[in-house]
Amino acid sequence: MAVLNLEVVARFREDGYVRTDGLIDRDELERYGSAIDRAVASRTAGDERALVDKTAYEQSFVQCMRLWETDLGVRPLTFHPTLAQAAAELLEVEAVRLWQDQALYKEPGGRRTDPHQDAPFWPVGDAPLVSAWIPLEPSTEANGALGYIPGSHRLGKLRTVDLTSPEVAYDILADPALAGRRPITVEAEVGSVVWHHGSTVHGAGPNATDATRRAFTIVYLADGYRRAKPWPNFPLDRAGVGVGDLMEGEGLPLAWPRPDGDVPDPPDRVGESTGPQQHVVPS
Ligand SMILES: O=C(O)CCC(=O)C(=O)O
Repeated sequence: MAVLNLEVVARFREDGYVRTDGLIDRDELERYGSAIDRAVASRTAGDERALVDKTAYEQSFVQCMRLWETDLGVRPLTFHPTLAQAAAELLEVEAVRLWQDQALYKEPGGRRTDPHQDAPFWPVGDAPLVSAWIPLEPSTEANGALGYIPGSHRLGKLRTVDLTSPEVAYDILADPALAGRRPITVEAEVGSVVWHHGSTVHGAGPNATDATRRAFTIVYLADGYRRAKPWPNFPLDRAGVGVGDLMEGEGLPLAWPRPDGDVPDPPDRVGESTGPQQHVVPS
């Protein structure tokens, strides 16, 4: 049985983003939130830098990737069957794989997340991608809720935004293809999920509050697609996926469908994947 109604799927097809309410139980999410907090604290232990001493990229958010590989308490969220099924329904495909999970914590005073598309960062060609952005507390205009440009996913890939040097970066909002359209902010309560397509232009405002904006995201990749480009990419390289090979293997498990209650084991080699990792801008 479907977990989303057809209207939600149609809205996603049209706009390239949609918010779903009530797919995850709030109490369950609170437990996952604590597990994610512990994982982030452990990954960032020893980093005493003030926000001002961090790079522009790090000032947008603390990013801790592939938590499912190291943190047992996070794993059931990453492979939450309702979310993974919803991802498949939104992409209108039979099966989805995990591309990555991550915590994105925007610190008090954290700068905006510069508008960008996700898909151009990764060598996945036209493989459909969808992200579940899961707030661990209400996301608001004030603390850095995400904003999306409706329909921008239908423009395909624009230029890659270099999130590591925003001061010299190409400003995607000025791209003629967007015809001056601005992102629409989508606030979300705990228990809601905001979904965006891999080609949807999106970003987030600064965090003007004195509390960290905590969010967790899961990126799903439609199953059955082949690697398109050779540029270095951790999950594909670790899994030994060459250009032209099907994107599957170590660290890229099927998220949907899976047998009831079954959560995959993490890869043997998690060492290189546990630190914060920036989006690579392909040359
Ligand atoms: O959480 C943020 O500020 C940015 C999120 C984002 O860009 C994404 O999930 O693709």
